[in-house]
Amino acid sequence: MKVVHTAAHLLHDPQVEYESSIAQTPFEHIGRAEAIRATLQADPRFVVQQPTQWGTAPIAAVHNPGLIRFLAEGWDLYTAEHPDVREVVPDVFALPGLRSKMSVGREPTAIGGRVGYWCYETTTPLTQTTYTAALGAVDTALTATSLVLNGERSAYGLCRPPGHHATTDLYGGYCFFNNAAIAAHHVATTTGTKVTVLDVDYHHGNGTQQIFYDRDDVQYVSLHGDPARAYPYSVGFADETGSGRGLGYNHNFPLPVRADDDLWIATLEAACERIAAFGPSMLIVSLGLDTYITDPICDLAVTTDGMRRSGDVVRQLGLPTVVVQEGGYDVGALGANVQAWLVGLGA
Ligand code: OKP
Ligand code: ZN
Repeated sequence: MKVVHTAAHLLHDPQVEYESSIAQTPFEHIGRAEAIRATLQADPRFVVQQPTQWGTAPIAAVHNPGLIRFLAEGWDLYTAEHPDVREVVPDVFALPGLRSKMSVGREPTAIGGRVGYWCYETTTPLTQTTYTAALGAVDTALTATSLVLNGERSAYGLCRPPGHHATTDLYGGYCFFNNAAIAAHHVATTTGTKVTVLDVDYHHGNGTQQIFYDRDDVQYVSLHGDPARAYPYSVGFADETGSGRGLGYNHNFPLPVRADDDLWIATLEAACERIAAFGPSMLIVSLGLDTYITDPICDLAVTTDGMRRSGDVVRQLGLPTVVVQEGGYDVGALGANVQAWLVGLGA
C-alpha cells in the first residue's frame, strides 16, 4: 500500500496545550506521526512517498477564506503585538450567545479578537510555522486521494495535524484544515459521484459532519464516544441525521464507556450497511486509533486485533478507499495499530 507522508508536519510543534484547566505537554505531538512512519517504513507491504502541492484552492472550496487568511497571517500579527508569545491561543471566544437578538457575527480587526473568532477551544495552539504544516496535511490527503482516483485500490495519508474537528469557519480540537472533508469534496466535485466519509476516530468529527450536513452527495458515518460525555460534546448524537437535501445522509453511532472489540465491530458492521445502501464511488476513512484500550485521553477498549478486524470489515465493502490519519495518543502502540488496521484493509 502506498503511504503519503511529509516532514512538513514537524513544523507544527507546540510546547503547551491548555487542557482540563492545566497547561501541559500536548498529547498531539510530532512523535505520533514519526512513530507511525517508522512502523510502516519497516514493513515491506508499505511504500512511503511525499505529497505534491495543491495550494489553497481545494481548501477554499470547503473552508471560509477568512479562516485560511487568519491561519496564514495570525501568528505574525499576534506576535507583533506580543513579542514573547511562541504559540497563540484565544482568550476570548466569540460565542453566538454574546450577540444573540442584537447583531450578526463580524470578524474583529484587533488580532486578539480575531483568534477567538476563528478558534473555538484552547488545545490547538497556532505557532510560527503551523500554517505550513496544516497545508502539508491537506497535500497529504489530496495526494493519497489522487493515487486512488488513478487506480490504486487504497492509499494511506499520514496526515498531521489531524482535521475532522475543523468546521467550515472554525479551527480547534488539534485540527486546522479538515483534510478528510477537503479530499471528499474534491472527489465528489471533480468526478460528480457520491462519496462517503467513514469516521472511526474516538471523537465525533463535528467539522466533517457540519461541512456535509446539508448535502446529499457526501455521506458522513461516524462511530465515537457518546458526546454526552466525550469531546466535542456539542454534536455527534444519533438523532442528527442531516438537513435539507442532506436529510438521511448523516449517521452517528455513539458508544458507551469501555466498548470492546465485539461491540465496536458489530457497530462498524451496522455503519457499513448504511454505506453500502448509499452506494458511493469512493470511501474516505478518518482513521483515529484513540479507540484503543490504553489510549490516555479516551475510554473505549478496542485492541490491536480489533483494529485489524475493523480494516477487514471496511475491506469487505469493496470500495476504493483513502485512509486519512486523525487521532491516537498511545504513541507506544500507535504504529502497530495503524499497521494492523491497514493490513486488515488489505495492505
Ligand atoms: C482530536 B482527535 C477535553 C479537551 C479535548 C481536544 C481533543 C481533540 C481530539 N478536556 N481536547 O479527534 O483525536
Ligand atoms: Zn480523536
